[in-house]
Amino acid sequence: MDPDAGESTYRSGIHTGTYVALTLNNAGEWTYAAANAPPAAQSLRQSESLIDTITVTDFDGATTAVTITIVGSNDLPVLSEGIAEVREDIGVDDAGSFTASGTLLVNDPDVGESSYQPGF
Ligand SMILES: [Ca+2]
Ligand SMILES: [Ca+2]
Repeated sequence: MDPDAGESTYRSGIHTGTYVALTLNNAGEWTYAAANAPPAAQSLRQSESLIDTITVTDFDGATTAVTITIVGSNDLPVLSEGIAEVREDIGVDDAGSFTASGTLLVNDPDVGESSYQPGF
């Protein structure tokens, strides 16, 4: 609020934040639209957050900020399956056992969650 007549307005336009842009009109009404798809958003773990602070300016040049907290959700991983075939009398090891091996892949969008828990 500016006591000077006609100066209680914001400078409208698009203001760039770290993750997206904020659109502001002269009345101070703002809209923040973040794309849901980029890794910056999807890599957030459950309840992990990012903060985006965008500075805006009024008619006189005074500044204030809009602070947006982006809160993460747990994304489910995509897991591969293990399939193998063993045959009697073929590939028997020194202990007398059939053996098979392979690699299970895990792809989780959340940072640090693309791994298996040994023993489970
Ligand atoms: Ca996530
Ligand atoms: Ca996850």
